[in-house]
Amino acid sequence: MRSIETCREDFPALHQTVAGGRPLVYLDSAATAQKPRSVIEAEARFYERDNANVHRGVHTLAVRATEAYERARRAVARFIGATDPACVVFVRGTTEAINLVARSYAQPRLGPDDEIVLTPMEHHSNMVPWQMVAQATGARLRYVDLLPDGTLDLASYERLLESGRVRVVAVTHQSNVLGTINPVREMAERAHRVGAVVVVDAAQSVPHQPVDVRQLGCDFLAFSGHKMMGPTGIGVLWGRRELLESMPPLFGGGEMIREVGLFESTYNEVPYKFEAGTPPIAQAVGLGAAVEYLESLGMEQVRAHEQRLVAYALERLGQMPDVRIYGPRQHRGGVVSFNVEGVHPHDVATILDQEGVAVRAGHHCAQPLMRWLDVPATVRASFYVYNTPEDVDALVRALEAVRAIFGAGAKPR
Ligand code: 7TS
Repeated sequence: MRSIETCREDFPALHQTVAGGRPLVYLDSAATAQKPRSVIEAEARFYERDNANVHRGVHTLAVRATEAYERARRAVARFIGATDPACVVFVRGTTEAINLVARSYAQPRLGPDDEIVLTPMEHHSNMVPWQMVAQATGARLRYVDLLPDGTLDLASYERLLESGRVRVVAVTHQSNVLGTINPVREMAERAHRVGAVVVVDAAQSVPHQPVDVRQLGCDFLAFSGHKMMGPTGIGVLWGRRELLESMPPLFGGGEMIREVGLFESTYNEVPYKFEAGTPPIAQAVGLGAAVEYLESLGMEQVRAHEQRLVAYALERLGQMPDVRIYGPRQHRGGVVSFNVEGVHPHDVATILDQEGVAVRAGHHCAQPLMRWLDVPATVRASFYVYNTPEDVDALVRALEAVRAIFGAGAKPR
């Protein structure tokens, strides 16, 4: 077992100074995570030794590349509790995975009498594809209400399901802004009672907590490699086999076919019918290495570490006058969104950067949620295994600098 206490050493990018000699404090892992050496090396090693295209050659390197690609698929399946690796489709990321479900599963099935249930805390990538489906089919979008603390109002969810028209429920497992962890398992159970299919955006959960598709009971699960220490350009759509088999491919081309005629073709089996063209092979290999790295830390430990950090961050930020924190206090993931009263979030982030602290400021691809919060943007600090309580201290010190510059007094609340 690798220890979380010492894992920071494994991430080369964390060991640098920025902003004129300040040690980098990386608090933007919700946007993308840093990579451990084992992931960087796995990808480099693939290019140095095994580089070839997959599924189409008999030569030694082609066989090695194919084996490495399929080994990565099996590693991902194991990581999310999927018994059948064929249900793991490699795509570019969460965005592509959700678009694939929307276009290929939902669009051909839905009509004007149908409803799609979403929540206002979705990332744009779990909202816009459904808007496109609604526009194409006449289906209606319905939204679960939020409670004041930024959790879902499950009573309003129940009421939506009562319409008898809900065919799809698409929900984020963990909000990338509020940190809210949604009760996806219960939501899936209820959705299934009315015959709806459940799509889970797991971009912020698979990297940070144990996720098992059998326990969640969802029908589709989407996530990105780069947020779980893997390379960019690779992500995963897991789906129930019978649903994936019932879906037409989204892209036509090489590898996704069984037999091609001049006028029509038959398609390959899952997952290959969804993986047209040369896939991101080295990236899959890197993702496999990321899975192994996370397994060596233990996902229970990853979650526990982040819970401790977030509790500490909420305590420290909560003591700062003029800092307004968003999202629930309990049962939340490793992101903390906040604003400093009277200071634009972009100014906060710029000053934090000058102190060596990397955070994200903006709408975080969740504009409807910003409207609900009634703010143009927030500052967001997001944590991962390599962060420490000292990083939280550095954030607090840097925020003191913000308040000094903007003259926000140390007035007590
Ligand atoms: N869903 C959620 C919940 C996300 O947080 C993100 C990315 C996506 C989907 C899209 O993932 P992609 O890999 O396809 O781009 N979120 C963020 C973020 O919070 N800051 O930068 C990207």
